[in-house]
Amino acid sequence: MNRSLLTIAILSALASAPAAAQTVVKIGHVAPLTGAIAHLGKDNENGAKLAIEELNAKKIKIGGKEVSFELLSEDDAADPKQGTAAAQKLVDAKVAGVIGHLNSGTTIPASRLYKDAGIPQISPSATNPKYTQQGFATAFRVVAHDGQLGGTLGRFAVKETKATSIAIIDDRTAYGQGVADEFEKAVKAAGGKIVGREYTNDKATDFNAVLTKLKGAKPDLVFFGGMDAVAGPMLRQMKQLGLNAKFMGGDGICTGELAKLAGDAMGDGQVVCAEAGGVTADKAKAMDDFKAKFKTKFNADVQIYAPYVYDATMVMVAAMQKANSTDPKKYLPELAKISHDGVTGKISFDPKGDIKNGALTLYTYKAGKREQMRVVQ
Ligand code: ABU
Repeated sequence: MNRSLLTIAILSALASAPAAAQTVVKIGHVAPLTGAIAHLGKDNENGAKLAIEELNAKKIKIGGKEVSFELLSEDDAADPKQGTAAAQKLVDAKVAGVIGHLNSGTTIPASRLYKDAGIPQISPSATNPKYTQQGFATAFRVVAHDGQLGGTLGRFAVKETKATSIAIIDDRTAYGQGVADEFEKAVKAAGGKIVGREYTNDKATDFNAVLTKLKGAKPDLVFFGGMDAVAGPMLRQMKQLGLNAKFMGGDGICTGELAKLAGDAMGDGQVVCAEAGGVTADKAKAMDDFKAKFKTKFNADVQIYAPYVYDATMVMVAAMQKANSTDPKKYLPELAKISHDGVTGKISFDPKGDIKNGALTLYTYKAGKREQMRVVQ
């Protein structure tokens, strides 16, 4: 090869060098992308995709090198066993961090695998308190927990809805049973009366036996601990049975999809639910802008937790930037002491990994649309 050909060869090799110099950082995401609540899993996944796309557009440098983030998205089908299998897959792929899982029932068992591997995990939606009570330094969440959700809803049922006979149903998942237990405690503490407690499961479609039993106790309010895919058909069957009661639930039912799932069985103002987060008036524009951007990109409305997933991803990367490292061992201490202004509000964590000053938003539904009642701090 003569000298000029050699020069050309070297120059063209150098031209392709930037790609090799870029560090690829894998971030895992886990949610149910199949099954009855796949619409919520997709909502979460899209929140992560949006964050990763925006981060990559910024061409962030960490440790002196441009970083490209790659999202490894796994489906756990809301099943605890599939949840740990998905977690093991991400551990084996050496992800730098995990956003997820969506459900408490998958997040809690998976969190031990991430802890053992030293991989930071931020759940954007799992609300069972046990997740952050295990003493795992790697476990964080950016939403309020079931103690806050069930407690607020229980007090609201007694003091504001003025319900005098309250029935409870839960789906026996870590989330559904947990939030229903907290609701029951709060109702009793507020002087309310529980007239029945029944259970179903997260795949059930027929609630006739349970509802018929509860109807005999004449409840004026039914609380359901579970997800929207079960709550919708339950509302339909309540109407068919003539069980005319207010209906309450936690964040699992508090989605845009609930109105469609319940069809014409949902009366205006009949349902009250709480999202495990919320923005004050000064942050409302940032949230509205996020929702508009999300709609343009995915041609879908935010169901519930996409903005929290987006913020969780941003928080994780902000910690990497502060540590100037994507090594979990190095950025984990920065994550623990982060203070980040997100679209869902200020995010910083208490010593357990729970969000500090977590807010809740109470919603009802009118004319098939979710309508905000108020933010509770
Ligand atoms: N927080 C409601 C949905 C997720 C869960 O905690 O199971």
